[in-house]
Amino acid sequence: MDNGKIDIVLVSPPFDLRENFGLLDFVGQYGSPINLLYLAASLEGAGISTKLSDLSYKNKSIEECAQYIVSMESEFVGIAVHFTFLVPKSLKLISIIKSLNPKIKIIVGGVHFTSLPEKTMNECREIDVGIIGEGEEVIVKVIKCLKAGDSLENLQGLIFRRGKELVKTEGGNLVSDINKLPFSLFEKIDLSHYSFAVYKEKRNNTFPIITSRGCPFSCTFCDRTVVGREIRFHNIDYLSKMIDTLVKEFKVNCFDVEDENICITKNRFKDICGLFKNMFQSYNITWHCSIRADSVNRETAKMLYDSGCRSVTFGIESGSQRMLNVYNKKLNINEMPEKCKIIRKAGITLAGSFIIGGPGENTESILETINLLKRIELDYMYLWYFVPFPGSVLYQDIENKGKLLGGYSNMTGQHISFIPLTLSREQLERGYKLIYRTFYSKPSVILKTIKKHGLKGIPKVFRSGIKYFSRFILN
Ligand code: B12
Ligand code: SF4
Repeated sequence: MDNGKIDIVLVSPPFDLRENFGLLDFVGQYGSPINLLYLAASLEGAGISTKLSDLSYKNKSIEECAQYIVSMESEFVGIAVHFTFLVPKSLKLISIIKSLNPKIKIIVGGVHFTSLPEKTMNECREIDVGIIGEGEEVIVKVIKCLKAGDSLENLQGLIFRRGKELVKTEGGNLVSDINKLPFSLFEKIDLSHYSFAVYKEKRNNTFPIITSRGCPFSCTFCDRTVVGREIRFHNIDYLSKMIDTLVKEFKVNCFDVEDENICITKNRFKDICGLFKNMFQSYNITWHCSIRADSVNRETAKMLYDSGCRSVTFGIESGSQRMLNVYNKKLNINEMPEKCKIIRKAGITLAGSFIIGGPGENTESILETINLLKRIELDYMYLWYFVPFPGSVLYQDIENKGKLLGGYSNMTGQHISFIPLTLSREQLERGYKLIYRTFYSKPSVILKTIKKHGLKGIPKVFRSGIKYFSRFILN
């Protein structure tokens, strides 16, 4: 744009760690808006001037945020309708922005929007255009069309208004060659605002990256409506340039590799470890990743360690094989103790992530999780109340599997948003506390915590100290 004005402001909605994660705010985080960074890079690459405004950590009211966005006087505002628990805030922000300046064109997209496009358009009549799927290529086309006064009808995977009517075009959007995407414009955000969950390898400048998109597994609680089941890899050359920029220009010294499945093929895994090994040897860069337990053996564990990987998360989900089958997790619970041992023996910190309260969970399966926790060695344990994300398989006919509670803003995993037919609310809450208590009162875990964080660090892990202990340990 030539008059000095910004064409589009891309926005992440405001978010309050305490409100969303309560006493467990230490497991939550202000996550870097990598979704918007990808979009910004494509827009600027096409000559569309873009500002990125991450309101998540600003601690401002929605009204103040809306005024701030409107004051930038851009023609378009792109708002993430991405994480379900933040949807009410995104939609409220959109309504206020439109009431302050009805001329601004509002474009939305994200994981939640892609799962429920029509519903969201009906819930918020101020949205002008919604993008279904990956937005990098199509958002450029949308803006060019709108600026030229052309119809959006010929573009794929969109939903927009024609008078009072909603028009939805065919298909969705998936970037065919992710290696052709321009690099994220990291200078558009202030990296220092983003914290990392305590159970992950933590250094003073950690940044999340993804090295691939998609996952071929079909866990029934997981939402892959945007990235899909077919896996697309960034090539090593692309990654090496991106990592190099982050290390040299932005002083990143730890990567949180957020791939859905880093160990999907052996050769690819070797390449990734090779890439990180170079960075580890040259700059002492470490990294964290989540990995499926079934892909771990002594060889993979050694490769991880040698390449600087210092913490790993297993999505164990449950100690009950029956519940793992409900989640279609395709893991054998009996292999878990050995897999945990292998990772820890290699010198890597291990966190286990669990879910409680999915359809069919009962007191017996909760006890099986407790028994598993007694049998396996983990450094950290991380427990989520089951959340029926709209794009997941379990969301379909969820009303027949139990009771939904409290709407979207409850869908944080730290609040109860669903109670299965097989449990009462009291049983679910008691089970949640019992699981935490079992794990964090294990003498080995207490000792490890003191060793790692010192006595002063304990309140950091059990963030609210006394309050935390009274809620989970004594209760
Ligand atoms: C990387 C990642 C993160 C990173 C980065 C988050 C981010 N801002 O993107 C971190 C670690 C910070 C993170 C945190 C969380 N995550 Co996360 N994360 C992922 C993961 C594994 C990969 C995402 C990915 O591949 N992105 C690649 C880009 C290309 O895709 P994208 O992010 O979807 O963005 C594209 C489109 O959605 C669209 N788009 C997105 N935003 C916008 C905005 C506009 C205006 C437009 C037009 C388009 C658009 O265009 C983008 C570019 O193509 C996904 C899994 C998945 N299958 O998607 C989960 C996922 C997105 N996360 C999820 C969750 C629940 C969380 C947490 C809430 C977990 C928690 N309780 O702590 C936190 C949220 C904390 C916070 N507020 O930041 C869920 C969301 C489900 C839902 N409906 O809410 C997912 C789907 C995983 C799941 N469980 O199924 N996460
Ligand atoms: S939970 Fe992990 S393995 Fe399962 S479908 Fe989702 S990303 Fe894939």
